[in-house]
Amino acid sequence: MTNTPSSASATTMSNNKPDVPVTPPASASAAAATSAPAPTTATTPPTSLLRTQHIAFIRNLDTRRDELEYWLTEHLRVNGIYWGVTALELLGARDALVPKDVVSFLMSCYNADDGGFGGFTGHDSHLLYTLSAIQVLVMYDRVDVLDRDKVVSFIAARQNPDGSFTGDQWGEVDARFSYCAVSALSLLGRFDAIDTDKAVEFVLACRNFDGGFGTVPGAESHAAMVFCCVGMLDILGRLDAIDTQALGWWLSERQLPCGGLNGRPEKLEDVCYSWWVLSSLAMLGKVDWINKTALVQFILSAQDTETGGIADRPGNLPDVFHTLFGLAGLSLLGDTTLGAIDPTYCMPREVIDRVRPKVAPRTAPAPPAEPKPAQRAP
Ligand code: GRG
Repeated sequence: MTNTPSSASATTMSNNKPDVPVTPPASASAAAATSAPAPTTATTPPTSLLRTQHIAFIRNLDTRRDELEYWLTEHLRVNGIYWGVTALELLGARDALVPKDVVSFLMSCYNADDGGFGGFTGHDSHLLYTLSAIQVLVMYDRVDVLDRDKVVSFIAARQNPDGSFTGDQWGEVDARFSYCAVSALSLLGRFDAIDTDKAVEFVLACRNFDGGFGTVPGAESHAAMVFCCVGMLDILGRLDAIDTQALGWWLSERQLPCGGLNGRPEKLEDVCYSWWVLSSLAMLGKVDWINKTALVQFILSAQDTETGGIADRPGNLPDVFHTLFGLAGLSLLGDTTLGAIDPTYCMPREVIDRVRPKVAPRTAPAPPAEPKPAQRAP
């Protein structure tokens, strides 16, 4: 189940389907032979959730070892497991995989020398994979397999004096890594291992005049970074530090006429922003600030009726990354046939409810929902 998009590490995902000739029905062929107008080949986009197909799509991912993409995405395998396992939890289909085997593979990616997880067996440790591994172990209630102190020491060692985090020993700083560290420590109940005030200080330095957040101070606002920064502040009970009006506006302006959301101005819609934007709005109590019906239709139309799975946009090839974030978006939009998702942790709400009493609670409750003002702020 571990096939992943090669570009999910934050690069543009170009996965257009090749132009496959569509065989017209016999009657249409006959018509063409007599120089009649060409038959219409457009297919009707799906308008309901293809639950069974999505379960099969995720279950089959690990059987695609003869495909180049399977091996090109090897370095993201642990992330892929998190995306697939979480999607299956939302679909109520945990049994589609064998948890014992998943845990065994995850532990083969654990590096006992430093306490972190790599993206695949034998790969260097990184916060991105360490968080994903912890998330899956928490979902399966198997944190007992961890040497907690060792894992915590790997995460804590990533913090810099300015409060930022490096993903690994090589030093790249990114607000994503602040989220990974804080979320992971929250799930392990070990905030004491880092300087949380400095961590907040760094993330707030990534905030821009438009209310959004970038990867580092001065970087352009991007919806995925907004999720990371708002999520991290939410976990640490510091949502009060956010200008919720400005950020709410910036987030709601991500919706395009097609109903889908983009990640920043002048960019294309992408199903994954149904998560990065919507979860941020949910944490701010402003999900009503977008057109929910239009977004539901957009996500549903990006489902693949042949293979199952969800693509970045209608007509493109599906992958497990967009499948999770499409399903998670639908869950936030109120699809009660899916499990409820926690917008801060991107894990099933019942799991967070189970573990949160054991971790430092979020001190600031999410602000109450408020209607979007009728007029654009000056
Ligand atoms: C627990 C859900 C969860 C996440 C952990 C790793 C992480 C924290 C967040 C990753 C956020 C991220 C960088 C997502 C990638 C989003 C994406 C598709 C970016 C593509 O950016 P561009 O600039 O494409 O290539 P645009 O859409 O701007 O054209």
